[in-house]
Amino acid sequence: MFWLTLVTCFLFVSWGTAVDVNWYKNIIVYQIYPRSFKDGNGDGIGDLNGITSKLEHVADIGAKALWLSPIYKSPQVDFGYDISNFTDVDPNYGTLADFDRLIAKARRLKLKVIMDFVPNHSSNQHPWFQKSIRKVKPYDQYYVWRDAKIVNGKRQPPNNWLSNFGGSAWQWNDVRKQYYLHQFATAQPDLNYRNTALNQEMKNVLTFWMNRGVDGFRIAAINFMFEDAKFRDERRSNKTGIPKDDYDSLVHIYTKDQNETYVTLKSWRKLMDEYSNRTKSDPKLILTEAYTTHDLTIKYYNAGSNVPFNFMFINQLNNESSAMDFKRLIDKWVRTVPKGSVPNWVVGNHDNHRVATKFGRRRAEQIIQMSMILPGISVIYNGDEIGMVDRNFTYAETVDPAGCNAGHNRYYLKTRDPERTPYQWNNSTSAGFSTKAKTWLPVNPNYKTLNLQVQEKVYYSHYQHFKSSASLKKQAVVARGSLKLIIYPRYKILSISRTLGFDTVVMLFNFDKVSVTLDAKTALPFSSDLVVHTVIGDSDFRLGTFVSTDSITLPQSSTIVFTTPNLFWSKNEDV
Ligand SMILES: *[C@@H]1O[C@H](CO)[C@@H](O)[C@H](O)[C@H]1NC(C)=O
Ligand SMILES: *[C@@H]1O[C@H](CO)[C@@H](O)[C@H](O)[C@H]1NC(C)=O
Ligand SMILES: *[C@@H]1O[C@H](CO)[C@@H](O)[C@H](O)[C@H]1NC(C)=O
Ligand SMILES: *[C@@H]1O[C@H](CO)[C@@H](O)[C@H](O)[C@H]1NC(C)=O
Ligand SMILES: *[C@@H]1O[C@H](CO)[C@@H](O)[C@H](O)[C@H]1NC(C)=O
Ligand SMILES: *[C@@H]1O[C@H](CO)[C@@H](O)[C@H](O)[C@H]1NC(C)=O
Ligand SMILES: *[C@@H]1O[C@H](CO)[C@@H](O)[C@H](O)[C@H]1NC(C)=O
Ligand SMILES: *[C@@H]1O[C@H](CO)[C@@H](O)[C@H](O)[C@H]1NC(C)=O
Ligand SMILES: CC(=O)N[C@H]1CO[C@H](CO)[C@@H](O)[C@@H]1O
Repeated sequence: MFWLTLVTCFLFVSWGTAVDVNWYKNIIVYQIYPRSFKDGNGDGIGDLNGITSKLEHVADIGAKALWLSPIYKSPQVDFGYDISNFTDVDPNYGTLADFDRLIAKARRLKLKVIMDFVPNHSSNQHPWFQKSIRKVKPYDQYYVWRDAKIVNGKRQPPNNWLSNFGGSAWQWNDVRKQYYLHQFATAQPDLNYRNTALNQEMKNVLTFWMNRGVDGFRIAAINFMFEDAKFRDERRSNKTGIPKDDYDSLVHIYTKDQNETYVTLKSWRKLMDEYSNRTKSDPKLILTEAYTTHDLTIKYYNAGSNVPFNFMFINQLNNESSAMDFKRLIDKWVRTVPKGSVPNWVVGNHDNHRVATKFGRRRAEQIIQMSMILPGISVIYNGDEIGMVDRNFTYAETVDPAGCNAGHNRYYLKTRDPERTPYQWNNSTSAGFSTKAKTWLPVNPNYKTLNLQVQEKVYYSHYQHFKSSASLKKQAVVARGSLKLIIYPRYKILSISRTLGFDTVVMLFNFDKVSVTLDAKTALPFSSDLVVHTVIGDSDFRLGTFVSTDSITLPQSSTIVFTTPNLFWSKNEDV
């Protein structure tokens, strides 16, 4: 079992600084969506100084690393995922000097900073694209250009590929008299990774940010980096009831998951390893985002990703999944992670409905708990630690291009605005996010009662439950203990336990709508030595007490965490 071999190994280098090669193997990564986290200058849009002012919160919840969604210079057609300069900060978010201050404060708080890296395209306003249009060398080859196909004397796109946002993936350019490829918005031309100069250019971008102190990169939609070199048509999918030009109407065998992607990732891994070797610093973290099959996801480990995102909570489970469903998927992940690597558990992100909306608040808490006790890395989206929920948007309010492009009747299926509303700090103006009453996206009206300040004061809040389970993440028993998953009785209760030496954590999950009673001796073999550590749901268990009865009753939708007493006391020092 690989986690037993995760002995923390420190490498001492010449002048005595310790390089921790395993620093990321048992941590919480906290995703910050900069536009919506904290507005430092009162313009209604979140920014770097706002984030810097709230870094204590990131440390408070027990995160070791924060990942910033894009802050690069951008026309904001796709809110930062359309980049016009990969080595500059967008004025909406601040300046490079603000970024340096953020890094400096993060260092003081012992937080690592991870940048989003968006390799599949640039903005059409990027100077490279402007030069590519005019065929200025070497930029002429930086993008994917093709001649038109002439059908019955009329100009047609070179093949049938479709954009993620709907419609052809090809856009005609009247200056260059060719089509360029855009797998996302028209304003986001795809970069051409078959070109050596472009490849080097992107490596320089990574080095630029490493020089500024960045500890790693989250690589966005990495599986879109390459397309079929022969530009073959994709075949139609069997999905019904969707428009002919909807992205889902084709099977994407030629525009996604191409083998060359893994080769390029390996070259980035090498670049970063050489960098950390040269500067005698901790290894850089690579997180990769690819919505793809399990096997193709696992393959990213071998190409150098430390965290190929595991989207099982997002894609494969829902509010009706059973204990068995959870166990099956967890087992599969743990079993297939290569030796020396660790699994990861993505609870939510800015592209999917909030975990508390999708699963309901109670089950969202259960999932967060689970992500904290399982071996490896827990990835938390900002706001999920206080149980923020989606806000509904009308079509008129929608700003996300994925929603706008889908049109009036289907926007709500595609828009990502609902999960991107401003962070709810307290009950004052704009939830404490901004001093301005009108913010870039409206604040969820539930902020008066659902906010961090309220939850900090209440012992049984979503936030306190979060902190309680996060305190376990820091323990050696979760870092290196053995893992056991059991289902009983009659397939209702999932037990996840970790053991290391004399330390034990047992989490019992009831996902059912009825209460379930278990034999204490079966469920908790060492019950007399365990105390109640955390309770989620309506239960009579008192925190810190030993389990003295022969049976344990788990109310509907509840989780009870039992630990050896030492872990309970260290939580209370921590929380
Ligand atoms: C990006 O911005 C920096 C700083 O403003 C500037 O020096 C650099 O030339 C820009 N890069 C490109 C490709 O425009
Ligand atoms: C539709 O296609 C998917 C895979 O592309 C396949 O798994 C599924 O069985 C197909 N369904 C039908 C009804 O043909
Ligand atoms: C991609 O690589 C796999 C092995 O990693 C191989 O089986 C497959 O044929 C390759 N596909 C193409 C299109 O080269
Ligand atoms: C970095 O250093 C480690 C340890 O000395 C070594 O194993 C590895 O090959 C080096 N990697 C690169 C890319 O230089
Ligand atoms: C799951 O969510 C759906 C849609 O929100 C709802 O209709 C259903 O009742 C929920 N099921 C459970 C078991 O909570
Ligand atoms: C949001 O929209 C969904 C789908 O239209 C609806 O089921 C839900 O009740 C709405 N929620 C609120 C708070 O209006
Ligand atoms: C609400 O939160 C904001 C941001 O943290 C802070 O500036 C403001 O003082 C807070 N308001 C109250 C009443 O606590
Ligand atoms: C706002 O929050 C503060 C602190 O949690 C609380 O004392 C106050 O009563 C709240 N005000 C309103 C109007 O809810
Ligand atoms: C790899 C990459 O850059 N992916 C991005 C492509 O564009 C869409 C839309 O802007 C983003 O959501 C992806 O992250």
